[in-house]
Amino acid sequence: MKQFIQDLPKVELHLHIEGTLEPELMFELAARNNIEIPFNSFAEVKDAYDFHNLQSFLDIYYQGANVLITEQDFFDLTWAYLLRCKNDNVVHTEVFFDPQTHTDRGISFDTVVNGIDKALTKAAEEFNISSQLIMCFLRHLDEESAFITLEQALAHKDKIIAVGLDSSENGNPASKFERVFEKSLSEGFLTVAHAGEEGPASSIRDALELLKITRIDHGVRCSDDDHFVEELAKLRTPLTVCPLSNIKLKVFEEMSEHNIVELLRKGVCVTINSDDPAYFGGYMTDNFMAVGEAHMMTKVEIAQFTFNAIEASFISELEKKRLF
Ligand code: ES4
Ligand code: ZN
Repeated sequence: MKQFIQDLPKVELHLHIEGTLEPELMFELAARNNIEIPFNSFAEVKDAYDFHNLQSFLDIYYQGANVLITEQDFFDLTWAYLLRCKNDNVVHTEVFFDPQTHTDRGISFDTVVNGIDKALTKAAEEFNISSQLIMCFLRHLDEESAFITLEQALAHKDKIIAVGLDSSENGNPASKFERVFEKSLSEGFLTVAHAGEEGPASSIRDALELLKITRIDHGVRCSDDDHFVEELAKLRTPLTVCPLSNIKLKVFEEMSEHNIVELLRKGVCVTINSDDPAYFGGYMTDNFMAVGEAHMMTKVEIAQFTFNAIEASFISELEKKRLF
């Protein structure tokens, strides 16, 4: 099974580029940019990555991003992730970035997007890995900040396919971003949103109805409502599920209790993704392996995760035919 999963072509749809910052690169960039970090060794970093919920992770994740300063830093970060993609046979990836995490520290939007984009372009040329870029609004910040961020993105429409919504779900309802998503849609961006990670099934419904999203990031708590699961299956609404993330952040106690295989068998368009792999213990192959080891599945079922991801991706129909 290990070899089958390793060789399987994969499509990643839920990956925060800031979440690919491995401790080695964090130390390297801290030294390069003269930034203080609160860790003295890799062991101290690993000890700190012991999360009990989403917020305890986010606090450390935003702190880690402080070492990213120059366009070269964003390039190096993205390139390191793309080398992992090559290794895991990821043939297409749709990458999230959080501009506000950087612009709030005085780093320009252009520095961030250009560094990431240059690495994505190079990977297309050298590794034949295709990609899209998705700009996320931080839901713990206010609507005005999201509107300013959208304004900054307009000059980069050629590089950004969609907007998303991430960070703390509880206490920050989708309704707070209804107007900024409406404006994003009118500017031609597609929309996605994190929902139903820690929040209830109703939070997923809100994201679908108020933000007109094309797919749901996480969405695993849809299982609290059987009727809703049937609806999602019927409509083939995609869920970008992140198995190792869900275990690390205690959304499920153990992988054997994860509902992804049950949802797959009910006909929901579930996909496997790595979320913040440097923090959660693994990239795409690791996530597939973790699910495959905890659940009895046929090869056809495992491959269905890739077929679902192709279906859910923002690759054009023409391009899908060419690629697959
Ligand atoms: C995230 Cl796992 C998760 N959930 C919500 N927001 C995020 N940003 C980065 N990782
Ligand atoms: Zn995420």
